[in-house]
Amino acid sequence: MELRIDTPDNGSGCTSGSCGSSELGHLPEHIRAKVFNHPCYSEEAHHYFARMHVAVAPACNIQCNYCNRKYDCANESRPGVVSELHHPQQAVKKVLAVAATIPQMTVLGIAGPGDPLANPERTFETFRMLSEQAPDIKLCVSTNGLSLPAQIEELTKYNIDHVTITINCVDPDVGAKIYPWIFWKNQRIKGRAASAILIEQQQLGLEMLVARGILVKVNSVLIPGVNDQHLIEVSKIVKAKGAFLHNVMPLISEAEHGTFYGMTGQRGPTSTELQTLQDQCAGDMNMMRHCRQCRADAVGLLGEDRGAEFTMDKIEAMDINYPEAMKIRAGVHAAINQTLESKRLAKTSQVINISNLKQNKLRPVLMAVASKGSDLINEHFGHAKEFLVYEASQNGVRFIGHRKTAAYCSGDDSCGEGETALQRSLKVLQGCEVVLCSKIGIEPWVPLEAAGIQPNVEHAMESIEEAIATVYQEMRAAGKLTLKQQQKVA
Ligand code: CLF
Ligand code: SF4
Repeated sequence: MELRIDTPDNGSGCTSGSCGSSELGHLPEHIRAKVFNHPCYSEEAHHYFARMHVAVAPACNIQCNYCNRKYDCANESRPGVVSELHHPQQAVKKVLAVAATIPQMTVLGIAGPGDPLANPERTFETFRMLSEQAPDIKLCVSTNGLSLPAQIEELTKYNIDHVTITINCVDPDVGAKIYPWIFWKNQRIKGRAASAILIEQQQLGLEMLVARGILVKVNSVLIPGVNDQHLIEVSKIVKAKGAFLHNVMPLISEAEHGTFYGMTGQRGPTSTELQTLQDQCAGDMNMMRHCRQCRADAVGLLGEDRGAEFTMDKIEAMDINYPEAMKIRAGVHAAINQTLESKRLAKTSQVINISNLKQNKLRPVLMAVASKGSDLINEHFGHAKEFLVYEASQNGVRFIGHRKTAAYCSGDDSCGEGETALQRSLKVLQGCEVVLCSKIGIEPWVPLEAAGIQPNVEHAMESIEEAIATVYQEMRAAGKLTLKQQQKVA
């Protein structure tokens, strides 16, 4: 079986220069073709297209102070044990089954649970089989970079267009606080010398990938007091070397994960610290703000995990009509490409509408959205496990990031430390003035209003950014956006 997917190049979507308003509009055509359906490399795409990871890489060649390998790789995953480790043959079977069942799945990544390039046989065997059996699935790999220069020739054999390198520092003194040791040329090397080698290999690997036309995303873990301000320099350097995207992620350091940082009380950043740092880096390069720190065996849209539907025993029991599934898959992709094209056109008029307000000196407003995908306001407030946060201003609508919460209607109203799900949602929505959702009960409505957050269900099932632009216009018409009003809110 071979997977063939419609791409904008064959007429189902847009790669013309006419999409100037979209986030992809400024890109050369060959790059756009690589990112238009990659949910991590395109913020726009992540509302529609899904990724999956296969956990074929158990070992690692370095130690990070934020990792305990009983859990997923913290570079690319939310802590939680990998449910099943796979051999390459099992992994390929799983990918084909997911491609047939979730037609939106366009990208296969190997991201752990250890480091993919520290497990080269298993990683490359998986890529080799997939490049033959599913040539239209994009192949993606995430690595700490230590073995990258040594593996680069092998990597380029399998049509791998996207590589993520986790680069937390470019200064070995900073690195010594993050990496206690590396395993290099059959030796365990510790301290500053270890991070000096790691940094050198990461930078060399980045240069070699760029020279070969492979898109590179750099992930950095933001560790307050260790590398926070240093990441601005990291961003500048990796951009200068040709990295496509920088993804600054918050350190996850709960004590129960048993990591060095977790056990020694190293805290993660607040959402304000994360956003501030992302904004500081953004002057220099494209920032990814929609990362969900996925598990190394995640399946589905970013932010959802359908992995439990695809355990090996369930896959063995599936009766899949592959030719029929591939027809459906092609149809779904064509429909998504059409939707994206009309959204791009709508976005142009939305930007024009908002920029018409420029003469008035209006303040920006943060708005939260409950969504379960497709770029729509389509989630009940009480069912939301995360909120997408956008900033509306005279410059347009921009995505800021997501904030996790606990589903208010989950039946389990306790979120630990005596906090209810509603209290948790109120806390994560701090700073937002509006929350848009498809429905909301009266019980949360009252405390939200009391906290200065206006619930809004008038735009249920509408496109997120268009709805936010409309609400911003309404706030302006109601006189809520003047600088005087800002002082009152502050
Ligand atoms: Fe996976 Fe990473 Fe490829 Fe994406 S994830 S290997 S680039 S397909 Fe994406 Fe997940 Fe963030 Fe990674 S949201 S953790 S950035
Ligand atoms: Fe863990 Fe990934 Fe660091 Fe290896 S590179 S120690 S798997 S976080």
